[in-house]
Amino acid sequence: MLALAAALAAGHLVAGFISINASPYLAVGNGAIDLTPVELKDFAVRTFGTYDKLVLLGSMALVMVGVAALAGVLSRRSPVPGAVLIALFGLVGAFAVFERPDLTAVALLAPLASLVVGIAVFLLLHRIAPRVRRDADSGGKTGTSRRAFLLSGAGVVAGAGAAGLGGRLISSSRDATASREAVGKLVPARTAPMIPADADFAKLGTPPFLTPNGKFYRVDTALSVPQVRTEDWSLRLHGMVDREIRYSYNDIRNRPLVERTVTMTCVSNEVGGDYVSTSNFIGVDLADLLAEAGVKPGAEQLFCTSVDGWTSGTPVAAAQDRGRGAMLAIGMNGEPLPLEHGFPARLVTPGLYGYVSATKWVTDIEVTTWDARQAYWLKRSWAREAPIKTESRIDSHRGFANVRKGKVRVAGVAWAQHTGIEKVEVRVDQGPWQPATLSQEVNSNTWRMWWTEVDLSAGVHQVFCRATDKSGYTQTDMRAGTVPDGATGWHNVTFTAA
Ligand SMILES: Nc1nc2c(c(=O)[nH]1)N[C@H]1C(S)=C(S)[C@@H](COP(=O)(O)O)O[C@H]1N2
Ligand SMILES: [Mo]
Repeated sequence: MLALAAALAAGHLVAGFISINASPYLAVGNGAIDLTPVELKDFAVRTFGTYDKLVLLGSMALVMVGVAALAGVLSRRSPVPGAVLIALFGLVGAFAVFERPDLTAVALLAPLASLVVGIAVFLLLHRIAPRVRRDADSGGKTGTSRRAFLLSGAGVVAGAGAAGLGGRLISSSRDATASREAVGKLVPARTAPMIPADADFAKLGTPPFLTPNGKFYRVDTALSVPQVRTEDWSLRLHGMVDREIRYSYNDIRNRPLVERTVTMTCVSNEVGGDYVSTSNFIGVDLADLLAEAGVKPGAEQLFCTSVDGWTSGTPVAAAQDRGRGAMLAIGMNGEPLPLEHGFPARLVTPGLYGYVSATKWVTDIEVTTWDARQAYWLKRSWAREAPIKTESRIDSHRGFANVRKGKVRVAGVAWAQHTGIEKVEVRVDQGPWQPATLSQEVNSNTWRMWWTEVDLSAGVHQVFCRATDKSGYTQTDMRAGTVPDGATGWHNVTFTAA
């Protein structure tokens, strides 16, 4: 176990100089994410939320400690089983690093360091350890040999700790925080209309209309947040176009920027879930960039690639539709994008779930056909076309609240991006649907808040909500899971009135 710790730490340290994703531990974790079956991944996102990655790294550590302990026991006589195990771990790490699209061959130095250090430390400890037993068996003094073993063990722990920490420090000294700070405030040439004061019912328990950047939901497959400095970033627009274009960060930043208020939603959002947030996105019109490149007839999708290799496929028609307002965004709420939301640049396409429309850390857009390319989640059984489904949610009270019987206030949100919310209704148990009061609409691409009062007799009640959008569609009560194109069903919460 000590040798394994030393191996991982050595890999982490070397990765600090190259890219933290070269760390064998993280590379294996990232590989595991890519290989995990959808059902399990969806379960993890739903169950552990933002902690899904911690749970993954923790489980990996547990498995490795278990296997290492077993190998240690098997190595009582000969060092071969332990050495073979470390070599195997090293090879798995090297393979995981090799498979990563965002790393070059230099990155293999990190798993190589793990392999060499792991085997060397193991052989060293293995050489010292049996002396403790031999001395004990021969009835001799065990003091010195035991002390030697404990001392080298402690040395390994300290060295591993220092190396692991060193890797972290070195990699974080190379992160993109300073680059982001250097960008400064983003002032759009065309600002979004002011959000009216009555756009939310935050006082009644709904979320605030604009989600603060630090509270904006986050979903991605990146174990460590990609660190891209503006000077290293560029966007290549190519494929079925008349002329290929490469934009630098300043090319984008120096254009007249537009600001749009958009509510984003994740396809993994369950009925009642909170993978939905709203921001004032600042950037440029994707339709403008596409027009400059000249999209050729027959093009169907924008195959968009992130620096970490993740991909999405957006329908060309949606990206070119000026009424929809798809953007290459560089800012949120006046600031440059936070690192975890895609700094320096990402896509935002109102009305489509994030996995088909919102590549963060985007560096490449290939205009192509559906047949030519398959995006990350499309290969993993999610749908090709994924418009956001009309949904509504009860925020106040949250589930299992105890309330005073009589009139009880209920409040929440509803969204039907690109269509707009027409009406929200609330029902108690099997009673009649009653209309709720809607907040002022900001635009059809944003959520809308609602509130109403229901009359509750003493006892346990189910309160339901459902939305109708401007196309006339009313949410179905048919419960569907998130795979393959988004959950359906009415959200309901249990109230106990007394
Ligand atoms: N590079 C990259 N971009 C990505 C993803 C990802 O895993 N990697 N996830 C997508 C998904 S599933 C969603 S819902 C949105 C979420 O964006 P947010 O984390 O800024 O809320 O980003 C999209 N962009
Ligand atoms: Mo998502």
